Amino acid sequence: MTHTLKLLRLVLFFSLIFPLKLAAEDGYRLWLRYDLLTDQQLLNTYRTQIKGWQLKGESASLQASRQELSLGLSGLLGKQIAEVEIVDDATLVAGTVASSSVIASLDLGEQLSTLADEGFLITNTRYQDKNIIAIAANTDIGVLYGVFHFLKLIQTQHALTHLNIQSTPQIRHRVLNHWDNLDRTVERGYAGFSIWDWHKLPTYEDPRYTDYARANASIGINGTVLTNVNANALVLTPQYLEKAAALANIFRPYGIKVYLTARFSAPVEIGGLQTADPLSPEVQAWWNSKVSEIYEYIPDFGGFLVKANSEGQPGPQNYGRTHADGANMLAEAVAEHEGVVMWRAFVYSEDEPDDRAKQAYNEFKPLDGSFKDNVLIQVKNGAIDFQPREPFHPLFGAMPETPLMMEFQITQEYLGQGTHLVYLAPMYEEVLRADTYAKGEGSTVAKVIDGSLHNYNTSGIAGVANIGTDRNWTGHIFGQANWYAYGRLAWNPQLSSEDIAEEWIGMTFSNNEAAVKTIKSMMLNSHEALVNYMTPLGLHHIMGAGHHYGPGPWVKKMPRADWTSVYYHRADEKGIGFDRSKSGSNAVAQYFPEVAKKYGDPASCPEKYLLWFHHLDWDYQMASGNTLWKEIALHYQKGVDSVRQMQQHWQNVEGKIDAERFAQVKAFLEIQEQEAVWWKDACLSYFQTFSKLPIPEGVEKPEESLEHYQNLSFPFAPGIRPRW
Ligand code: GCV
Repeated sequence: MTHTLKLLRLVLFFSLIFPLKLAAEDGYRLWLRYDLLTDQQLLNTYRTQIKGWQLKGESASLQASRQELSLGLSGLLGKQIAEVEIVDDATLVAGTVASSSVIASLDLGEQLSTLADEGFLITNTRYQDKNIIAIAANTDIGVLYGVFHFLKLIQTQHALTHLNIQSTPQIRHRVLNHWDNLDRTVERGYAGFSIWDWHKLPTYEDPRYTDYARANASIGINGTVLTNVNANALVLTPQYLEKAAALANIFRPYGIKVYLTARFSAPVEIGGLQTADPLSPEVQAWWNSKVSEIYEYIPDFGGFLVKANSEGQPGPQNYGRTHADGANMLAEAVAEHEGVVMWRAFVYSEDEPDDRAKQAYNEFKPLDGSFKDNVLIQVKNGAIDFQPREPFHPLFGAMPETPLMMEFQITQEYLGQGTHLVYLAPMYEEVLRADTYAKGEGSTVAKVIDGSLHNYNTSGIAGVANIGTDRNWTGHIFGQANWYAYGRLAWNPQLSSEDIAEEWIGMTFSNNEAAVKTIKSMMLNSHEALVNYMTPLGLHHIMGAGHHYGPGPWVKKMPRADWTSVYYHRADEKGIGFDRSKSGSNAVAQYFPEVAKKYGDPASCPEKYLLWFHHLDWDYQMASGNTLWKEIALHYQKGVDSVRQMQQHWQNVEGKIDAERFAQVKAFLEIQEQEAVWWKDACLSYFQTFSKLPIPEGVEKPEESLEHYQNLSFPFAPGIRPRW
């Protein structure tokens, strides 16, 4: 027998004996790992508190709930915790008033009335003199959400006594945006190819689609835009609609609606019309009939997401019309089906010489109040483009008559792509908690997007997905945390990134106190670490061109100035930074006066945004007493040091989690360390050509010459289609 054959046999033998173990730790199960609890005492306690469970009803969502409960409870607590017919002491009962006579008989009316369509409650209560736990909701999907929450309680080892949980999502549309192309490449995707296998759909329904739906439902995501905002009109043709419908059928029981991106020029490209002018009756008729056709395939189709007149995408302005004209035409078409239009505000003109950061506001603010009721304007968290750190977008709070949605990026285009451990929840939190002052103090971005500040008629949030065909879904195991955190914050934007991290670690890795503490501190410091080694003190958009991988502060030859780095950092002999104060582009004036005042003066501007708003001399005195140059250099070094610290911390986790995921993260941390050093060295070497100052003490000297960094090339950088 050859050596390879022997090895194969050995692998086969072990995979038969330990099938779960082998399959378990490759990351596929995400946070829905339902392994038997190893803490015997806790297990015994839970087994006395839940002796059986009951979930009646046959709707698809209730069946999905039953499957999940069965999988979860038998996995976590053992097979003896089974479905029961008779409700006894320590039975868990889940359902709605309509699906469960037990739930109907409980006096929950008042509590249920506050839960709306998707909320749930979990409570210890009495039923016919028995102590039971009830999961109740007004709808079947609410039951499913409650089931996932209950399983999480066990996964994170919560007490099951004195339960009185009521949870309702704060935001109506909680969607993922896939930037997936029809050829299965993923724009800015770092986890393989698109999971939508258009070639095999609709006949082959990859089980991964169901697991995708489970994962999303477990965190309350209720919509998915299947296709890239840089859209291909072909997805609106029957061939593709049939396939999209198959996905919608799989997702429906999990409360997830399918949306598609609408290419504005579709009436010309696939409709044979001469124009896509939104005011043309034949164009309107074309969209109306296209929409009716879509609803025949997908009766609960969510609606359209549109990128128009942005980065070369067609739009209403091609015909001299406004964004409102374009959005309203589509909104009219989907309105009778209760669909919505998510219209992106990510626009900046090719001819506009004004500061790019100001353009979306300039274009959209005057349109406030002119959109139809079922239009939401989707605004990126910051005014440039998902940079490692951006101050909140000035549009938040500025359009009281128009529901504004948040668009976060979960995929790490500018944040270390596929290999850097960066927990994004603190960044999301920073934006959500920022005060717009739109209606005085306390007018946070979270209140704008959950609709409460301006009483919007609807609300929404979108996250650009980081999901791909990689076995572990997101490439980096910690990328899963960002998907998870996005969903949790979409459900409740007031949650803290720390609490979310704790939940995720407990479900994904371990509840071992020391391990949780270590991993949590790594996660919570990781975003700041990245900002320090990439773009400290408000620097932004200084990455390599095209693939956006690695440092490229020297980038200056691009088809348009606002795609270069020099446009943003403006380094010169005197200093560095983009002056957006009164003396510069005056972008600060787009904020409400309290914010404008704070950001507009370097003395009061938070240092984290300093060079976003101000061009300052190299010898500008920072609060620390250091000069600006020294402070920049120290921040870069601090970023590197933090990654090295993460490496040490991760070492402490060895043996406390499985070897497979430990090894992947360890290897990726090595890449992250090398790249943090690379960012520091490349940026400091380059900026030094302007400051003409030595690398300060305490900062490691660059390893190579500036020319070396400038000459590097990255033929393998993923995420955007190679340009031949
Ligand atoms: C989908 C940035 C990205 C593009 C992306 C665009 C957008 O410019 O680099 O890949 O295109 O944002 O959000 O539309």
